[in-house]
Amino acid sequence: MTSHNQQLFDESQKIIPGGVNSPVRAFRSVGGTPLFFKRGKGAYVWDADDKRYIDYVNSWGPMIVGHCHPEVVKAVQDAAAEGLGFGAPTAAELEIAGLLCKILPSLEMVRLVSSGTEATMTAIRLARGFTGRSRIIKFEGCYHGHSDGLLVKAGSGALTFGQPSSSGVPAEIAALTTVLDYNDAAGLEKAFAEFGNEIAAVIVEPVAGNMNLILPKREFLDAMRNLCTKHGAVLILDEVMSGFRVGLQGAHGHYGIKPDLITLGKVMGGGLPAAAFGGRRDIMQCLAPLGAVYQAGTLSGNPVAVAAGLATLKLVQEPGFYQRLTQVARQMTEGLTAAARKHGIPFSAQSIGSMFGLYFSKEVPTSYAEVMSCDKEAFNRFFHAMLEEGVYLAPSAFEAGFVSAAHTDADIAATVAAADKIFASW
Ligand code: KE4
Repeated sequence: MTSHNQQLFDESQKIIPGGVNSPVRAFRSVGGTPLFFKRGKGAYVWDADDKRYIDYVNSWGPMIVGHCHPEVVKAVQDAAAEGLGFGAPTAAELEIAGLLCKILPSLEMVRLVSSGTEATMTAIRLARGFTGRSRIIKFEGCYHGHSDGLLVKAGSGALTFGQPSSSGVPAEIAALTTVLDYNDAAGLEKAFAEFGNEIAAVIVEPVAGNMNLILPKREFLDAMRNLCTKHGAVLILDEVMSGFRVGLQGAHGHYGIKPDLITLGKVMGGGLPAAAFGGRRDIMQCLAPLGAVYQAGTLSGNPVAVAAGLATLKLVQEPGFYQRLTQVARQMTEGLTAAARKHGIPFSAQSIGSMFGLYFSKEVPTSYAEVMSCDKEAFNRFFHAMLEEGVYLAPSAFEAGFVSAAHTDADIAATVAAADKIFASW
């Protein structure tokens, strides 16, 4: 009997390209039929065939307090009862802007948008308007959303298609983007030596999560900050994923690096479309209606999305929140590593805050090239075997994983036991 997932997928493919509304959901990288979810609660999601999974995707990051947290759902219901959108300022937007600036001291001013793509696209335009320069630097394997200039050797879904640059991006636009190697401080120094005064911005995931999880080297971050300061380039830290995931102050708080602009998303919307960018006042004041850099959005600051974000950001500030998440993520990576070692499987794992990376390689990778040399087929086999065991990992070897405040020690133990059973059969 055809599964309901399969039926939905067959029908969806007739009218939605690839049957999905975002490519990475299509399971193209891992193979098989994508899951259609119908319900989430805490650490769990249920697919169209009513099968339950322990969820380590968390909607790609937002569900840090777990699915359908009662306080978040109530906040959304209360806000929706007052109005679904006005296209005008609301007090809630001031409240979340104030909260973001309080939590992240690098935010002197902030503007709300509806997606991470909007946030990074605008941050780039702002940096170009502020500096009067056009060139930007990004790093191979980092993904910053799908605006033209950033879809050059991108990570995440773009990696799974093996087409590092997207078609439809004019060569003239891609030519303004210089792509360097993540964690290569020497390469960055060389680029700035060659054309430092042409560079409008460097944009980076300060903890990379779109080529699997790759941690930054200290000298890489320091070189970036110092070179941007020296040459008057804007340092944009894209914390859409790492923000509120590495810790309350994101990767930049964890590593102590001061950005000129930060982009945020995911967790700050609690699963609804709310994102933001912000930073130095002198740069942000270039934005319309104050300045000449235009940006706009019908749904920016939507009151229902902001309510979900405010409720989530309130919960993540509870004492011990991140200590517990860090400990749960570490329990998971250590448990999986021990299980693989017991059965002689070449495997490694690491975590930072509530994010983790799993690698079918003996050593934890520190660069895009090392990630690409991991055994992708082994990951794909593991992914599907874990699905069978009721564990939902990201459907790609090029994504970080996430734990939430709802994951219990029993969930982690069940996940490790599932992996042990799978590895024993390899
Ligand atoms: P969105 O436009 O998808 O809200 O955000 C783009 C973005 C920007 N910056 C970083 C660091 C990101 O990770 C993302 C989006 N992340 C992917 C998952 N790796 C979203 C999932 C998807 O594309 O469906």
